[in-house]
Amino acid sequence: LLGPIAGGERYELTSPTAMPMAGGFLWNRRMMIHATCRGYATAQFMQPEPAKYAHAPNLEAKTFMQPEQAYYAHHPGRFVYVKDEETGELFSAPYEPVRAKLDSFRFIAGQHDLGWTVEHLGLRVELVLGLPTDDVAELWELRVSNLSGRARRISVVPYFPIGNMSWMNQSAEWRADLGGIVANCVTPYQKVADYFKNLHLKDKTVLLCERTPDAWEARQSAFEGEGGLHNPSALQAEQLAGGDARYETPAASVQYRLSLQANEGQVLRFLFGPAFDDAEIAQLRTTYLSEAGFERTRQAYAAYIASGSGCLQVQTPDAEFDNFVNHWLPRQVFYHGDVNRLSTDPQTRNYLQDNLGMAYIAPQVTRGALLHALSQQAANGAMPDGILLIEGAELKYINQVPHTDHCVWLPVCLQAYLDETGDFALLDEVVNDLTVAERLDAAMAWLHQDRDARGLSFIAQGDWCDPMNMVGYKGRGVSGWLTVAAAHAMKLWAAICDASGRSGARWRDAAGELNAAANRHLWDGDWFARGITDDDVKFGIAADKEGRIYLNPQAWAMLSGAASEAQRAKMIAAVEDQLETPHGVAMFAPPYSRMRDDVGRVTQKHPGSAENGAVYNHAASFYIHALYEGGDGERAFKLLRQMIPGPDMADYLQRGQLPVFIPNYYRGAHREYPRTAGRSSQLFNTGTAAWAYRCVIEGLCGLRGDALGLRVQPQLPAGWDELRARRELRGATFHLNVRRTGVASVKLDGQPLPDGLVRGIEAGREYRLDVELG
Ligand code: CEZ
Repeated sequence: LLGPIAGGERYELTSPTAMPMAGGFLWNRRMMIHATCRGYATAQFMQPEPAKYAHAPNLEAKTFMQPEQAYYAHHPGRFVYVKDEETGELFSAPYEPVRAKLDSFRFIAGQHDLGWTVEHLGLRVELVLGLPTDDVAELWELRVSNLSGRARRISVVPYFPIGNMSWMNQSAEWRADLGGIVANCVTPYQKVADYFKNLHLKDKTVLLCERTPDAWEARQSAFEGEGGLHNPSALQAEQLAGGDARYETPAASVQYRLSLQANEGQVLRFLFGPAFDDAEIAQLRTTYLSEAGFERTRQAYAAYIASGSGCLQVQTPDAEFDNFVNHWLPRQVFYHGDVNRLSTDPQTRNYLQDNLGMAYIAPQVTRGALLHALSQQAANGAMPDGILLIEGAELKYINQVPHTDHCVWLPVCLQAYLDETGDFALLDEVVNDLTVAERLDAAMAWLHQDRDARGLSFIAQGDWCDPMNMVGYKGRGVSGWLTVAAAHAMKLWAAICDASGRSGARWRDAAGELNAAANRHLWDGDWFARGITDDDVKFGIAADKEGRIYLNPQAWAMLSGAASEAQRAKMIAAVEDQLETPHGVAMFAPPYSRMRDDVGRVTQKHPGSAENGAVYNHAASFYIHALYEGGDGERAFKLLRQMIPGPDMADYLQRGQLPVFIPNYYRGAHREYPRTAGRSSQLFNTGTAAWAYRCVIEGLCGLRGDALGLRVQPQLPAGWDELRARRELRGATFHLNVRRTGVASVKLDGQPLPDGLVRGIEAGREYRLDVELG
């Protein structure tokens, strides 16, 4: 049904129905496309705000990328109908819209392409989607082969719905001069000022055909007719009617009437995407739409993806884990770091964590991002809710809601960057008249003062948890998580100060104050409370029936040092007992079943979905990081492994996702709603990727940079007797070989290394590390 091919570089799914939501995604700096195994697709491009070129057939709301999107017959997709001209039989590839029972089906998620191979009626249809590195265009290669051993007459009809482009003006027609169907619209607006803003928008959508088709249809309703998408009326005629759309919903369908000899195959190429004008369309055609153009683009795109392949290769007893870590996890980290989730105003915490991940891929990008984020710091040291990436960008959606945690992520990101690079010179860089170090001081001072009389951190309308918007909207509520997270941030900054010849004492003392306040007001006997509301009600405590124990305050109290060894043991036991599920560790439990208007809209989400008690992987990754930091590698690995779907079939089917990314959540509520527990959100935007990668590199493999060099301290799960890894750091390559022998030792190039610290790393050198575990 499902498994790795090409050494795990690709994953193959051989049923269109077993995991109907499963899919893959491709991106470049200007666009992203997410396609399901059945052929539905959601694509966005930046101009510079995210926009679409294939729409739903009705008016669509604009939103950020959402989890668990539903698909339906008229959902945007990329489909190819195949009709046997002798019998009239019909099927479609990949699977939608006809849903014919196919003889065979393969969906192949590759790192730089998505492919489908389906066989039916003695024919094979192969579809491959690739992207350019720097243009908005989908490159589709379609190969049709005759497997039947006799001559065949068939029609091949790509059908790319374009949907409702605009309520003001939309149309489409075949353009012989350009060699494709061109749809036009006017992006709807009402304010005069928007007329001028919209002048540069790409209001055309094109399907360009390398080879001129025999017929076409550009009006969706004429194509579908009374037959419906399962059996479109237009395909009952010998030829598509050559129609156009005049303020009618456009669709791009083109027909090739092919005669195939036995064993003959034919290749057709198409380009689908938005365009500004005819000149650009002609240019796209010349650049891409040929065998050579496709090949050149394929190589360039593969090189682009390879540039994000990260700093680690592992070989462990768990081959599927290796596939994920070696091929897919760095790809997801790179996606986040390279395109910032296709947003012009990423949330500050997302921007900083996505760039934390980039420290392991291309650290100079992290450096630039830290400087850029700091350039938007307020005079009082606070960080804005979102970081504007381009001139004219605006804070939108959630970034108009005041959150209080953004300063926390500065030292968190900075530390990972410094560990990776040792580039302490960054601290002396000047950003708008202040050095980076002075700006970090200011950010910590802001966190230090934004507290109530008890010494707890205000939450305003949210902290890390976006929808926790009503704990503190009256101005008094506090966040237990943020209190210990701020303490952790201050401790990280203190350590950086110490390592760079500044004194961190002030921030260690401040962190101590916050930790003490958390202990005084939030320790609930076996774990830390999540916070205290505007009306002075403590929540996330044993007395709560719902939302009784939250993961984040425990994870960060472990990191900040608020938790003693005894407390830590109690918290871990409580988490194991109440939050661990077969699909990972839940963000809190039990989920809320009704609105708590002193907590906020998180309680209104469906129980077990998203922040309402899902296995929210971002929160889980903090906990795993804290476990590794505390030396609990056994538990950490168990939870880390649970973030990746599989490898057993029942688990794949329950999650419904290929192991090619970590989703932002798996459904929780496994006690309340076991049927849906574990189901993937399918949303690949998540800060989890960076943390999971970090946990593998620094925790599991124990290969962590620091001011002096590389610290070596692998933490293998008990079931493993060995691990091999290849790690790049500061231009050097480390070959790690870990074996469980019973006697602990670390050797560097054969020589004992008693403190496990490789000093003075030389760029260009290869090092051998032999670690034996006790
Ligand atoms: O967004 C994420 C944020 O991008 O939710 C995390 C938060 O830490 C990240 O910065 C936890 O709240 O507003 C909502 O209700 C959404 O659920 C968002 O919170 C969520 C989206 O799933 C991301 O696309």
